Amino acid sequence: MAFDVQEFKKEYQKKFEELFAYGYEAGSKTEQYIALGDLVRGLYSEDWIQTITEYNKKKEKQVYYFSMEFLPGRMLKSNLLNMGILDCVKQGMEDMGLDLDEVARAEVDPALGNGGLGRLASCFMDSIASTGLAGNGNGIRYRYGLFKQKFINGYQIELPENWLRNRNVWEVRKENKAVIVRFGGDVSFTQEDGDGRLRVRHENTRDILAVPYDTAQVGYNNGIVNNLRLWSAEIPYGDEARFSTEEQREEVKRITEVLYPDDSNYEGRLLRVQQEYFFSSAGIQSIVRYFKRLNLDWSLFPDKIAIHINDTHPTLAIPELMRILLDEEGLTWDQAWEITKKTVSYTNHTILQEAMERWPETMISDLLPRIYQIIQEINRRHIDKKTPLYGEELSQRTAIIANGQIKMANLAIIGSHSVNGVARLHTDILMADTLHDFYVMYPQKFNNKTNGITQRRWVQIANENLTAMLDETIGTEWKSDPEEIKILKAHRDNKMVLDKLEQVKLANKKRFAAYVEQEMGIEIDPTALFDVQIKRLHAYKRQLLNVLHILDRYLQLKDNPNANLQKRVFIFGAKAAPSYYYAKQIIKLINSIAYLINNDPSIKDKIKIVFVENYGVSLAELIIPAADISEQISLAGKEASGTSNMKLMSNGAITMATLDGANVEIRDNVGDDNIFIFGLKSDEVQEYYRNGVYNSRDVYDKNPRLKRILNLLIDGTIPGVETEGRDIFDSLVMYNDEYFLLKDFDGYLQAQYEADVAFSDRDRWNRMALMNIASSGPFSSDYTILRYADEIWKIKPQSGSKFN
Ligand code: 7GP
Repeated sequence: MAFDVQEFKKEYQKKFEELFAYGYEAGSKTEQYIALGDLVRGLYSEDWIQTITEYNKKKEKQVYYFSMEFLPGRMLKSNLLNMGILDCVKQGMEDMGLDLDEVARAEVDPALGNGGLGRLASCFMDSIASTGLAGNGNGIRYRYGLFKQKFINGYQIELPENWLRNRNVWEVRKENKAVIVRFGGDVSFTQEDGDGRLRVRHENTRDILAVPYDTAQVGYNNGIVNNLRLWSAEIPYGDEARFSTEEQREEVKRITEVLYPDDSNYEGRLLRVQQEYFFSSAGIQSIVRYFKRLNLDWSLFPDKIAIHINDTHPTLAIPELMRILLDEEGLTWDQAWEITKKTVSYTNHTILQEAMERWPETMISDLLPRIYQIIQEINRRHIDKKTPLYGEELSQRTAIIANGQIKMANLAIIGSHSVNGVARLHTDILMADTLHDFYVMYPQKFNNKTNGITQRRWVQIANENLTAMLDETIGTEWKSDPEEIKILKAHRDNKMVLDKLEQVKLANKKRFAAYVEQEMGIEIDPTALFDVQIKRLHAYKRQLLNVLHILDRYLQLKDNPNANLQKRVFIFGAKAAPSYYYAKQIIKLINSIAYLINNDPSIKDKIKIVFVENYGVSLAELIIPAADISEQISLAGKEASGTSNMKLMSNGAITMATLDGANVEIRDNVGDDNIFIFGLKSDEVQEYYRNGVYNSRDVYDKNPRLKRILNLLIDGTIPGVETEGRDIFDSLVMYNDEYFLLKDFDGYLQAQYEADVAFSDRDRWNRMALMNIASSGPFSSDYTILRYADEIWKIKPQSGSKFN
């Protein structure tokens, strides 16, 4: 984008005065940010229109990524970077006496997602635009994002996150593109027009207006600006009389009021299914409206449209598309079914049973009577067709409706042409185990797409120091083609490069230390080893195993204050679902241990524990560049992929990992010398579950070191955790340790010991960090997205894109 500093300053001042009627110098940070955001939106609006016009003119096939969650992070710097004007604007702001970073921090980070699944969706939106693909996002504009986390007396407290309190400069309300979504009502069939065909009459419905808010997704230096469409629920115009009571009006607004704060967990709540249908239906309606404008035969629908569903949350898009094709467009069942299957594809993000969506049949039949009929019919035909081929038992196991419940994964698989897992190991487990019955029926539908991350946000924006160092050392090719970062390997024995890398890390650690000091009043030593575990709090992710290691170090230092241990700062960031009692107990435990150890003078700062409040995308951008160790210690087979593992690796942290999710592929890429691997393997875990004789009580009794640590939980050493300590102790010792922490404990300690040794050899550690950075290119979401485009969506980058 052609733009110079002088011109920018003039435009900025003008924009500010236009908006606020005084000079920018007098403005608050928020106002300074709003003016800049507004200006930036104006700068890409031409490309935005142009991109959409081009797609329409060329009748380009487009993908629609349906996701209940998006976690874009702050958008200002990301847009500036992708538009190619970040440096220019930074300079201009500086000239005007403003600091771009400070101004950028005034943007509220939209927390419209829980964790991995939502952030993946946003990395994908960036990569779709940046690789030059015609793609759109479809989701919900929640009024309140994921709760804001506070710690009070060590306990997690949830506060509402009113992210729209200031103006959202990026979104554009598109009232003329609103659609009606219908709930409830009565379905009947009539013979109209005398042509003998049955017509569906769906009456007395509760109609809700879905209003889209569009946000630009700016591609990296390629002039492409795609669209993310988020829907908001409102009362239909002219229908105000039908919603005359406050309660009726509240009910409408409630649909898009708040994001469900559960990660990898399912609750069969009516409001949740309303949300799911609401945005699925609105999305499908707007796609159909677009397709009809193309004036093509319906059979060409799958040649122009790909619909991807991010986990099962948008699965109702399948019966909704069927409904429209059947009831509104008059296609036959077979025609509609062919089109639907060819159009839709599905990603599975977890094998945890508690996360599998199942809805009570009666809930769907009451709320969505016509959709319910269609699901029944899909199910009936499925069983009819598969029983002669695979027998009664197997067919019934794949039924969509069973025991009064509707299984969304089954509907998603049957109604789509592609099912993918998110890491090689995860996909293997899906095929061999979790979804094996379906794999037998539809082997050709199954494929793997290992997750990825965008280094634009996670390196270029989050880690400017590293970016400058890389540019200097290997040139800038890696920025547009992340694989090229492998050139860095040639410098693995270059002492000067290794030292520079150490300086970069140190500077990032100082930046984080300053934050910790200011926000938490804890002083940490930037030369200590920063040991980072940042992710949702979940038993299977095993933050507790990390805790057991910390307690082991604590005891070692208590026994011998001069023990030869590397000075470490343990950094945690994690939210627990408000209803997840055990996870909240673990938060309290960690905070209490932090209090105990951080204030124990005999430890002499050899251990510090920092549990940051309100972990999210913005904090991740601060923590990840400062990390030395990346804790990826889930029980093997449970973490579908993980994505923080890739972000941390890209920033030169060394992974401490079990062979789970994408850790396996990270190990393959960096090699055994540049990663710390320990613990049970996935097939060993499976074996234990099937017929193993695991007895955690036995491990406790026979391992004195571990026993001593576990006893700390119940002997009063840790202040204020009587209940928590006891419950956690019991879960590990008395209730047989579901996630095998005690089993993996020794291996973990050994790996941690090796990490200490490696860290004390500065050259060795820096070389490991360098090798991690140099091996991170393949985990770019650009490549992941190109594989989705090529193998699932069948779309190609625009001509002119370097990926074309
Ligand atoms: C997560 C997985 O737990 C994580 O391993 C993966 O990296 C991420 O998706 C992206 O694929 N799952 C969720 O966040 C989630 O909510 C429930 O899954 C359906």
